[in-house]
Amino acid sequence: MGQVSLARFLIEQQRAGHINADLRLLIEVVARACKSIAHAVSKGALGGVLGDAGTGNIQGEAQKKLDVLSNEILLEANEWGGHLAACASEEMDHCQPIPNAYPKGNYLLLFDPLDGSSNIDVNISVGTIFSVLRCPDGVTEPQDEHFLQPGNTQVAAGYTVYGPSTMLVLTVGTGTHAFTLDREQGSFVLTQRDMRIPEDTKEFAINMSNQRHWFEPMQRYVGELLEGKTGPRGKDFNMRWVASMVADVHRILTRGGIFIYPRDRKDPDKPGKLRLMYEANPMSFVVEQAGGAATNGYERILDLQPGQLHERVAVFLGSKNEVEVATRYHREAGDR
Ligand code: AFP
Repeated sequence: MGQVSLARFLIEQQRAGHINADLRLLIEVVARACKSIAHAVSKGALGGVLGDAGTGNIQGEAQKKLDVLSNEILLEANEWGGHLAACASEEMDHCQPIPNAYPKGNYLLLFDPLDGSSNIDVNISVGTIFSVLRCPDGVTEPQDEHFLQPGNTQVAAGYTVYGPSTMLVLTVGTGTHAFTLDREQGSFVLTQRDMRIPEDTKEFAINMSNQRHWFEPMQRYVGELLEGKTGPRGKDFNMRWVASMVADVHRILTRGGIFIYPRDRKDPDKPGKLRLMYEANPMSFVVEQAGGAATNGYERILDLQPGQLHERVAVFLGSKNEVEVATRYHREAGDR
């Protein structure tokens, strides 16, 4: 069999009854938008796109020019296709309905248009994360509340990592599959079907500078990793932290590992840094479909009922047995 493009892969998924034509076209539109973002990212300083936009988002974070540009690219690409009822983004306070000039579809799209944006100006990998939900029956004018569905209802999710090569990693609930952008052809080509995360690992990813703020179960868990071969875990662990979730998760999908962003005492009102709906949920779907696990330290992330569009959540994801150990320590400690 020759090369399998994303378009062909999606047609095959449709023929097998896993997705319908609307969802197929929606994913193709997202992929097309990611190609445009890849193009903008790769121009770097020559494209005049580096640096701050001079604005802030709902989370109070400074927006980069590429955050704003990527958000616009995704919105524009998706508004006219007829597959969506509304979009929501890290960069917008509330969801955005599809303009009346265009037909409306049955899906809701959430995205973090450019994750890891503090890495843009230093030429380190960044990415786009997306999640697709069904618009609830009978809802013609979706509001924020209609997006508040647990991650286990996602019909598709994935990310694109803009690294040395641009890769799209996708799940529609039939495994996790990786596509590499062929820049000459302008198409995503299937380069790994059914990614599998090794169940055991010797690599962890965490921002260690927050250690003094962690709660007891985190101190215990990472403390034991650091003790290495002579400690209770009986093996040496290595650490990696890109500070772009997309890049860290991509490494874990490729060779295993555990990624952790816990809740801590620094800002106890915030349950972690990462956002549930457009970071943790899509990444958890992708990771579980590759045989990994994802929890908030206590419960499966995909079973959490969201209360707000921009809700934050603690994240433990990656190699199954490692996520189980970290989750067990939290459950044993009992406090939250
Ligand atoms: P930015 O998009 O603000 O750079 O944040 C990236 C991120 O949400 C996620 O991609 C990283 O894993 C995490 O934050 C990095 O957090 P630290 O700044 O604590 O290293």
